[in-house]
Amino acid sequence: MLDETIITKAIIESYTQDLINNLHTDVIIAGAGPAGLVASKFLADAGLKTIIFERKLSIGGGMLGGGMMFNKIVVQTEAKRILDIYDIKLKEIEKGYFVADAIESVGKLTAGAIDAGVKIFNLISVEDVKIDGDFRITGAVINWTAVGMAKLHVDPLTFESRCVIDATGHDLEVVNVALRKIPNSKIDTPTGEIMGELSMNAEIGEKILLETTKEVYPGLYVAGMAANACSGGQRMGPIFGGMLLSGEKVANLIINKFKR
Ligand code: 48F
Repeated sequence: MLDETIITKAIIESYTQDLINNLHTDVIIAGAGPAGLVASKFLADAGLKTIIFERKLSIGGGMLGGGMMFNKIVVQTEAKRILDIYDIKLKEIEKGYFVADAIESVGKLTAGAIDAGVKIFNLISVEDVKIDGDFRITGAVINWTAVGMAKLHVDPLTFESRCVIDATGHDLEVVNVALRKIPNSKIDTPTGEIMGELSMNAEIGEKILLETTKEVYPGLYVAGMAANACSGGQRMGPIFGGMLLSGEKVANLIINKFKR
């Protein structure tokens, strides 16, 4: 005889415990696209407590849809070694161009993060940042995505971390809100402002992404498409090597900084 209230209690208790256990972490990542997922695994592998807040029900961001809903992704030689870590099957269709199944890729990147100890909270949006007295970013302010969608007047909750990664893709949501709300703030871009992404050029966009992936404001890093949207880099479409390498790079920047 199954008792529905025991099922309910199991879910409420277990989820609440997860929230409480993660009130203080090393790294909060906004966005569970490919860049956020890869960053999270490398950070957790290095022993840093890492959580991801993902706005949507689904994990994987723009990777799930491949290119124009053909659910395949392409990676170049430089990034193949990252997909190999996750045992994602690849087929070389032309020299230096590897194609993978988008759903297998998202599934294995997600499993890799979770197995490394990352906690992923879906259906939650980062809507603001927490700042200290010197305006350094020290956490994320979150709310149910559904609250935002319904435009309900409900206050958010706050989670604390040593730094935050904006991996929200084209929308660059966390940097946008931080700059809007922190007085006289400048970020580490050529203009000191958000420069916006440029139109498609896969070759340049992928290369420049490794330069635009960085700490743009004290305590706030950008990775993936958000990094190019921040510093005026080109978009690159359904080639995903840069996203994976950007995730690895931002993780290494944080690991090295925290080691010091
Ligand atoms: O867009 P997304 O996949 O970003 P990415 O990891 O990868 C970019 C590629 O998918 C593609 C591309 C490839 O060449 O250009 O666009 O940089 O994943 C971003 C995730 O962040 C979530 C969003 O739902 C998506 O899953 N997201 C966006 N805003 C928020 C958020 C927010 N405020 N809070 C939490 N999650």
